[in-house]
Amino acid sequence: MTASVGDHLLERLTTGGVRRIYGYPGDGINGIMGALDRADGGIDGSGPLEFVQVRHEEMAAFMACAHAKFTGEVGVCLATSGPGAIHLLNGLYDAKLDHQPVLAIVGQQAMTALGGNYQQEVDLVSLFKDVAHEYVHMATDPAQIRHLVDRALRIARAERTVTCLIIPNDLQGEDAVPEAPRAHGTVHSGPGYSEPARVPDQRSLEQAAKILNAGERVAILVGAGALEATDEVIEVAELLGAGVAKALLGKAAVPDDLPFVTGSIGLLGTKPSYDLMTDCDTLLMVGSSFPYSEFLPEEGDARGVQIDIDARMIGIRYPMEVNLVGDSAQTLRALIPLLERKADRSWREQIEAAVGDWWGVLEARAMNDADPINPQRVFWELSSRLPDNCILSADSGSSANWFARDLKIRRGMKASLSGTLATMGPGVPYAIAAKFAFPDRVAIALVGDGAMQMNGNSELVTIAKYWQRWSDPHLIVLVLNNRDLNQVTWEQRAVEGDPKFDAAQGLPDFPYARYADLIGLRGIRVETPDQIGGAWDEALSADRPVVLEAVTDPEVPPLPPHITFEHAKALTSTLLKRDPGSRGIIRQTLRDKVEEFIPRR
Ligand SMILES: Cc1ncc(C[n+]2csc(CCOP(=O)(O)OP(=O)(O)O)c2C)c(N)n1
Ligand SMILES: [Mg+2]
Repeated sequence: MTASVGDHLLERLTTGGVRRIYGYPGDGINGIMGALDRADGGIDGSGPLEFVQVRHEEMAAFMACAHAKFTGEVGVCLATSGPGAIHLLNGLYDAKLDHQPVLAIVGQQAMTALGGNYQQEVDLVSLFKDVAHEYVHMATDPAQIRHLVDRALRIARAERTVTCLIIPNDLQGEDAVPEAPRAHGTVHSGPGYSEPARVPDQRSLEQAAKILNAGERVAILVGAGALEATDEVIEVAELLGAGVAKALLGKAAVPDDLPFVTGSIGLLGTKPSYDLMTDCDTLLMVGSSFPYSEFLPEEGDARGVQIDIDARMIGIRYPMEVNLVGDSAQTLRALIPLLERKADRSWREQIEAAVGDWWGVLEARAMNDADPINPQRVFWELSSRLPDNCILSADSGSSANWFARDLKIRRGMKASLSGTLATMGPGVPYAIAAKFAFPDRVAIALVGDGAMQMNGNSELVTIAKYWQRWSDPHLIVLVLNNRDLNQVTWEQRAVEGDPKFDAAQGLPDFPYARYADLIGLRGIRVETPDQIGGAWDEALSADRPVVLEAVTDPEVPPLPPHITFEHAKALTSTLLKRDPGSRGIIRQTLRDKVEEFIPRR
């Protein structure tokens, strides 16, 4: 049988290094699905490609994004024309905003029908023009497939972005043209991509070193761009006697068990990170576009050096004196010989003392009583039990606070969430993609009940379908059952001064653990604080994936590291407006705040 365009598309993807496609079928891609079957694209690992069936196309895009985040390879998702393509969008924006290489392949109505107001006919080139603006093309001739695939994969990698190919369904069944005749108007592309070396010029490095050597109180802020530069960041911090704060996506860039790592920064961050930025005289920013200026030094207070691989991301958050465009690890390696070890270690000692105290504050906060369970305690108990090399994902919600603050991440672990889009929903699909990419590692998703009801519960079905294929069965979904869209409830209280609007914020209860049991997973529900440690132990040694449902108190405030006068004023006026949670809020806020003032050493 002659190979079809669908067959050729898959063959070219395989040549480009793709091994897995997340997706959902439909008649817009039947020609590709048939080809997948012929290519033995089942999930038993015997074929060159495996197709993973999700519950919703948005989840396929989240999984492709997570694949890229956890492996560095291009993540690929596949959806049908019209509705399937539209469903992909939010997950693709998650990838685009966090600079991840993802290729979306979507079907389209037959070329013979386009322009005919045909069923499911959507102008897909326009639809994807923003999210995949670096490269979105619709194929109309079999000879295009080769260069479209080669370029879509290469541009996704090189630009660290989303690309999109639209393949009309009648084209998919046509005969493949893997090699067009050499003629005017034909393109003869090749596959493959290798990262170039990216190191700034020596003069810029020397200027940067001069500033860093002159500083007496150096702060380092790292983001996702520093994930592959752990040794280099640590060495620079040692030389400069600096503290290291982390943006959310850089959580795994440096381990939390180092005494000069101040942890997360920002609204979800720590007080030592806040103080580090406020008191420093020099800021070195590595691979981060952390957005909130109120958590960075005040303009003029600190001299700045930034390293980023993308010139578009340079100098956009703080006016830097030296901007180094380059790979983080390579640039830091080139910088290290130019740095002088700071003899005066008093700034470093101050940071280490603050970090030591802060872990004590977090532990005390976690141990405070709540009604019935303090969510901080759930994360605190997990922290010391995190298995080596585990892969963590967090959803957007209060869990992101506790993920950011309470988990002491160690070397070798991976951790991610929707950093820039901050969308609800990625927690469970990210963990699924982690298990497909690294079946021998433990994956743990930290998710709110709102996100579970939005999509996580459905995606548990995907876990139930596939988990027996993973060499290690451990995938744990922690659900914070607080019957509330808690993060937003708190934002409304603390930022707007509005009380909880129950009609919008309250969530119906749902038996998450029982549901897990029903579909063949294990469900564990904890209702009292003393059950938490044992529940984690049980989940981490179970013979199958687990949903660990913790009934947590929605009145535990995800306090920012410093309470500003505006926050305090807003919160006070909230309480005066008879918020249904007033009594609990006062109790918990005081408890957590008091912990900061108790001397601990
Ligand atoms: C798709 C989407 N819709 C709405 C929001 C706004 N939002 C951010 S966090 C949040 C609450 C999440 O609630 P839940 O999952 O229950 O977590 P909790 O904060 O209660 O722990 C909402 C509504 C968002 N970020 N993304
Ligand atoms: Mg909730």
